[in-house]
Amino acid sequence: MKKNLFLFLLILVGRTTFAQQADEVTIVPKPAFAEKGVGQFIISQHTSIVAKESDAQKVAGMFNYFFKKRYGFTLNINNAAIANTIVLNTSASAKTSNEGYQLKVTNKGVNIVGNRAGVFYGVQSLLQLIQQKDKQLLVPVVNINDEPNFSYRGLMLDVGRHFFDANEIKKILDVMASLKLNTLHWHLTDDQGWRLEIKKYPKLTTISAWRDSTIIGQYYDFKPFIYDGKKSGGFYTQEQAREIVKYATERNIEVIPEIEMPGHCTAVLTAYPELGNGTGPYKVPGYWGVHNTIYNPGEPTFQFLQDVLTEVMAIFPSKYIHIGGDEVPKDEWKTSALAQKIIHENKLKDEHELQSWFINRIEKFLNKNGKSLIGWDEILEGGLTPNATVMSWRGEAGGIQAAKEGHNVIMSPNSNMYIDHAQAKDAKTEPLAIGGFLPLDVVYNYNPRPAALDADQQKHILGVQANMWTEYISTNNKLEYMLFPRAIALAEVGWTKTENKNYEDFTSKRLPLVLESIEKSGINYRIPEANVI
Ligand code: TNX
Repeated sequence: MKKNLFLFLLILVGRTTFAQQADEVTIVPKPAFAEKGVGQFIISQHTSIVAKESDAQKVAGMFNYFFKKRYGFTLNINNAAIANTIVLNTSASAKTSNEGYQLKVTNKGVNIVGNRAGVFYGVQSLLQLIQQKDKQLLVPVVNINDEPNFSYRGLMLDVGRHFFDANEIKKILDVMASLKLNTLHWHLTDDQGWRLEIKKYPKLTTISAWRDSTIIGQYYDFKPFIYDGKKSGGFYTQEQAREIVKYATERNIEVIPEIEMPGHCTAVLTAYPELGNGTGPYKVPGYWGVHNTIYNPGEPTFQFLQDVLTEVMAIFPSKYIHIGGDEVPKDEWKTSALAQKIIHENKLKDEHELQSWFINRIEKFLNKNGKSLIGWDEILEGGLTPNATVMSWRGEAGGIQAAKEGHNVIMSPNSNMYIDHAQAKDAKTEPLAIGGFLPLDVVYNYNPRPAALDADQQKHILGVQANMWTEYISTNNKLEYMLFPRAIALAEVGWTKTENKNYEDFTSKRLPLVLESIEKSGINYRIPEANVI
């Protein structure tokens, strides 16, 4: 009873103090609840981190990683409370949702409570609050109670069209973590390149990972088989991929690998033409667009894909495996005796149903191994497999249909989430992009819960993802230019409650701080137009 009264008084005192300050808390993505108080906490070399549980200690290590990058020194980690401390507490996690956290800063110290993921995000908020004044590091007195709007907050990176090395991936993972994005969808295979070492099929990395061209042309400007002889490509060894997964996991980021099928496989067929429909010889193409090559639906193809997926599953602990499924022209199956025989034997109606049959077999294999299948929305055609999660990219229609059928959905419509599109209306004023115009406000104002769904159906919307296709992105500098600031807007689309989102507020009060911070980390970005900031 006494304790309750004490708590009540404490809250009352807290409220009056906090209410005095109109000043806003500037954290991106904007927290669910945040209020600023009076005064500040000073971080110095004498400040230490208190972390008792092993989870808390791991997060403390991450605090030091990010803190050192910025300020050049680390704080001691203790397990006993003394004065002048930052307390990370993962023991009272029942109080918060999985990724939620409470962050309290007084002039005596900092206290962050939550699960491991939540405390990690509390730490990210704390890092954003630090202001350097003269030689002092100041944290304003605040009271924050935060949690995400969506559990899936993703970024897709296409390393098939152009290869980006492990260091660049890590650099992006650091920024993603600071923005509370929690999923990297790693598009590892495409017509123009295979990027993951598979021990059983060495030609995937000796042949499929390379093309004899560095062609950069206009979109759908098919200049077939113009090769300039310059080798371009690359791949990740399994060891490097594991290292990326570990790095991401420490930052609360799940890595979902994508292995494309039954289309987007020309690079594979170049090395293993027997998996095609007899339309070879193939060459790893140096031009873009939808290619006609698809896998044949025979047993050796399934053996190959299952062998590949077995190695993939051993590297990636994610419960999801993305199998692509997009843009599968059916021409080759129409004229293939094998495909027609399978259609006939299985009483399938057409090639669309054959695709569904194909994906169904893969889904069964994945499910048997404890994994769930994600596919692009084309996997709806010919009938969705029972447990699939749909990634809706051709607008929202596929996602809406899938949610109505009771499937989980990730919203990634090209109307709002294709950050490979140009950032200015006059594309000529921008570096070459794939076509389309996607300004910052269109990303920011996206609401992943379509009004066409009722409340129950909306529960199937796991979240949102922006896609970075890299046909026209061949350097780290350009990749970062295309990513930022739009990936910063994505962070608020995924995390911030819809009623708390406000574009004008975002661009004027919060965005400049993030841009300043990524600039300090040596990351490129597009400077928003003057009327935006
Ligand atoms: C469509 S989106 C594709 C990609 C291209 C992209 C270019 C999707 C599932 N497939 O293969 O890179 O358009 O914006």
